[in-house]
Amino acid sequence: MSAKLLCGRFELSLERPLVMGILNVTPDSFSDGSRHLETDKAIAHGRNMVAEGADIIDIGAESTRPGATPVQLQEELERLLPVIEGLREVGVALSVDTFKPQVMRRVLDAGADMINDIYGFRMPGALDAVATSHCGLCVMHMQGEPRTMQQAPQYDDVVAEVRDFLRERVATLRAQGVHPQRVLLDPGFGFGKNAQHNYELLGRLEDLFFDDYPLLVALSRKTMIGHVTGREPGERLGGSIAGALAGIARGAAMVRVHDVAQTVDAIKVWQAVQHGVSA
Ligand code: 7PM
Repeated sequence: MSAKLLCGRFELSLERPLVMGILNVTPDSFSDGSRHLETDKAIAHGRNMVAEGADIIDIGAESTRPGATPVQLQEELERLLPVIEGLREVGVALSVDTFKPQVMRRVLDAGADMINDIYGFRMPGALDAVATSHCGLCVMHMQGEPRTMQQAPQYDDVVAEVRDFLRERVATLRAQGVHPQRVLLDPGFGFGKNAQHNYELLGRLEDLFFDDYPLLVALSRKTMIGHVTGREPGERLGGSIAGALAGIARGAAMVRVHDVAQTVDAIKVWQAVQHGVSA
């Protein structure tokens, strides 16, 4: 039996590493405040990532940046819904990065194929919002909450603690009737973790696996990359690709990245080394 991820309208084969493209619909610093223009730019960016080889697009409207001000429910929906509508027929799965149960329900009604929840479906009502749909579920580990999580992250054994947390979340989801093949697990790099924690998790990724659940590695442009390269977020492509391949080498099923084209190329070369090429 070949591994697959059940993801709304899609059954994603996990035979090769998949690429999730990050689509932020948070207003950027160049934005003139026009919702329509922002929507069009986001849709164009999403289409471009599909052309570059993305297997799934992760749409996010709430900044989980440490210290960020929370986005109101209505605002989050007004940003997300037109983008989902605009990308619905691009041919790849659409994930939505949210932890709010009301947002989950509305985006699933609008056609989202996966919910990506940094709280791992711990918010009251989150399990109910997703259990009876057919969406994929990305379950992430986070210690603490975004506002304060980076102040003093602490673990005795970060790998064991993240794995135990994910195990507990999977058991809870299964008890709600969620099919195991709907679940994708994520150690949550940078979410209540310092650089040492992050690199121990990545280096020992094999030890995070249990019961054949697939793992997502999401470290694109993150502080952990800047920590060793000394570079600003916009200059972290090389480091991000090295991190993504390190994850894939240790069995990651999917990587979540900003730079889809370059990551797809890197994975193609990786795959050629692993499996050879045709003449
Ligand atoms: C500012 C700080 C903006 C941090 C965006 C971020 C993850 C995620 C994010 C992750 C999963 C980023 C984060 N990170 N979802 N959403 N896993 N599943 O760097 O690590 O993209 S937001």
